Amino acid sequence: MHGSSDERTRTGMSPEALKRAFVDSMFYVQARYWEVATPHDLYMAAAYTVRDRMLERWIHTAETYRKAHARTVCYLSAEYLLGPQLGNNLINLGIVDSARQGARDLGMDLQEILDQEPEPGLGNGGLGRLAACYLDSLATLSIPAIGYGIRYEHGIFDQSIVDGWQVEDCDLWLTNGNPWEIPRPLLRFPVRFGGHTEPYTDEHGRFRVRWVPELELYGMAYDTPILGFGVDNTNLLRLWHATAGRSFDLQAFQKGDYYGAVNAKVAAENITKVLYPNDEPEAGKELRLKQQYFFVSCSLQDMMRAHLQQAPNLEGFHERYAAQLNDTHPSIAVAELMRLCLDEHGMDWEAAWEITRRTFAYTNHTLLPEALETWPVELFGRLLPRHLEIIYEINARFLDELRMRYPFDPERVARMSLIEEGPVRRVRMAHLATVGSFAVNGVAAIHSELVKSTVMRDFHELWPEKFHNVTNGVTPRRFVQLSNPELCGIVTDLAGPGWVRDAENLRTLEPHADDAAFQQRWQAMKRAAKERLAARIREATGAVIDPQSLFDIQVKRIHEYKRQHLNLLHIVALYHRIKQGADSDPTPRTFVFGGKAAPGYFMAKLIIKLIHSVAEVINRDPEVNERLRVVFVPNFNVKNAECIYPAADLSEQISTAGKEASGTGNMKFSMNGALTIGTLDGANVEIRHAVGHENFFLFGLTVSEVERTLAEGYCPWEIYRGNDELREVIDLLRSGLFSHGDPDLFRPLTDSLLQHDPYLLLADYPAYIETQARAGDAFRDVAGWTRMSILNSARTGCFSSDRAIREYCGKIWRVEPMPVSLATNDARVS
Ligand code: 6GP
Repeated sequence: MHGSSDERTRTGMSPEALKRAFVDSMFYVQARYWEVATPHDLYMAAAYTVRDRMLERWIHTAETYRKAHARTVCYLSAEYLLGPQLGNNLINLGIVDSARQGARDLGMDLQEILDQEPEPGLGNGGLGRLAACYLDSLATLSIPAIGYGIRYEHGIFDQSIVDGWQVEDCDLWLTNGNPWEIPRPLLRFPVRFGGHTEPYTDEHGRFRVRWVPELELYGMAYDTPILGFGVDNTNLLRLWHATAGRSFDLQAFQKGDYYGAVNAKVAAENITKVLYPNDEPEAGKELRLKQQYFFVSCSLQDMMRAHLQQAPNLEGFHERYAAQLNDTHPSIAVAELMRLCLDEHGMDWEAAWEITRRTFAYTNHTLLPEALETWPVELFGRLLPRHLEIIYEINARFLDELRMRYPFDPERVARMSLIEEGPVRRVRMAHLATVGSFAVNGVAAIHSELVKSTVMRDFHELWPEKFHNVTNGVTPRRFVQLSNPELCGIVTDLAGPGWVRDAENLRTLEPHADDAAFQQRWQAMKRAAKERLAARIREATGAVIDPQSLFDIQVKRIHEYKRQHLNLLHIVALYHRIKQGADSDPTPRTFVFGGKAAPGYFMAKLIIKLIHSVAEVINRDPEVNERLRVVFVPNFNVKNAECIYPAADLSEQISTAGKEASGTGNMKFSMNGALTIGTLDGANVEIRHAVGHENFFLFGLTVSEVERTLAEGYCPWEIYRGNDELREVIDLLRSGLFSHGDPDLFRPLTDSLLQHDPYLLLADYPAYIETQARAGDAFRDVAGWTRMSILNSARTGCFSSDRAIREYCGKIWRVEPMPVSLATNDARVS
């Protein structure tokens, strides 16, 4: 007699089945019983319960892809900013309600369990979070894909604030165990460093090169299943952990040098110890280059292993895989794949090169000159002597081609070389990535145009067909359904639950934008989100904020080009007006900031201090604090972000035009019904186009105006002298009012603004102030604002990462969906 599917399998989805599994996990996995179970035990048991259901799908997916020899996307990224897993996995499995019910039956609160999860913060910001959104979309779209990266023992630091200054604390996400990962002790690959190379002749009499490394360690795989939404496809995120070789430094042991041998082990394991917390490259940091090579080498060896299980040789490698380089961090892959083909698989140069350049595609995520990765040749050659030789050979062949093509243009040839000549010769990683790839893309329309006209101009002239745009996207599962249940409810009532897979269905909101009853529901949704944020802020900082005020929010990494200090100039101007009795913006506002500064970036840390200092003065002043409040949410991370985006009325996207490659926070805000105040930079341009110009607060110089202003000899001092209010604002910062009488504290910031102002804050100041005033006025027209808010959500479905991944699949990867269904597998589980 067959029972229901729930009774047949141990991975049923009803509240009853979940409860049974939960109790089992508590007992058999966590080894705990009720009376002594801590909240963390409850979380672990819940996570294992969910994981079992994912593993079933995962194994079935792997089987399906393997049998079909499916063309597979390999996403190579040094960062994945995943955020907490449990809530998202419940959503993607479609069991939120069952889980809530089951928890309630057992006398627990699901939210309290979710709150227990530490955050895997294996990324710095935009680039890492984008990779996480893309994993979600790849699985949801049933695309065979593997994410490859590094299992950092310590992710991005925890930020706390002491006396207004950022203090960094070590992230300890693994301390209490990670229930989502499966360690694979047997899946390990050797990775070598240092030593020298030597020529030899192989058995066919061919000239060959052998690498004699100095050091060998191993990369061990840790696998995390990535479940698609509403499908059974469950993809793989494989992160590499460094361990010492099997018999680590046996020689030292035999010589009795026990501590020497242990040191070697410690050094090996250091490679995956910590994520570099900078969004700029670590000039010359040897460990960083080791990290990059380490994870790329493991990943390529793993890809080859899987390929050779099913194919006689590597000929069809590029047919089997499309490997995406997430910025230049993994671009050493070009040289490593060549090395593996040449040295380990005995191929000749032409065949190896053909496979290599047809395997990789490269995404550029920034144009900031200081962020373009280069490595000193000396360091490179010391760590990776064989790879340097290979890069020289790639370069020699490439430069020959260029000389034929541009016989009278040696300067162009020098500009394009993979090696930068100068007092310190350097390897240009972006050039290596471009030469070794079949496609190069930027991450927003304007950014992709700038890639072609600036940093990659010569390459674009040589290979125009190689260059593409794929505008970034964000997953509506995490950033709407999980973060904003009220909004999710509204859209689901109108469009049915399918909109989460097809965010274009947010459009069904549009005809209701003027409907009074609908507007009320919308306002209640915003209100609930604002109250949640207010409660969280009170808990984290003690600050009390008014959910009725305009929530004006800027959360992102702290950087001068993102111009948090332009936002501050506006706040100080408003403060000054109130104190002068000349208040022209009676809209009460709460300014919310959040974001981490790179630990070595002094100006960014000073901006955090200034935010706190301005907040202290304003929030304490009864004449002002009914109208203005300023708060800083410490430790901006995915968890906090989920609470912040839905609560925003106004989203600050105010970077200097041409500097922000895309932005993705801008999309998350807008989808959640915030209006944007922003420049024509990154994806703001496309957001404004999508939502309609009348529903976006645009200000500031355009890219060409920025260029012209700087070329014409920009003089910020003149703007300061010519604008009374601006002068008063900057003078206040220099007066000591915000620094307990110390006029020098913020001097580096004000001096930079008055002397150079490389990010043109003063040039954009008047337009920003004027546009902010319009936003403040608009907010008091409740119906008008609500309409604009609804239209923002309705029209931003195109910024779903599903759209972005479809574009990658079509334009770049040429890969097809391969749906997986557990139902076809029923026989196996019954
Ligand atoms: C960021 C860009 O600054 C941001 O504009 C973009 O939205 C994001 O990438 C995703 O494309 N870049 C980085 O985080 C980075 O490290 C090397 O670039």
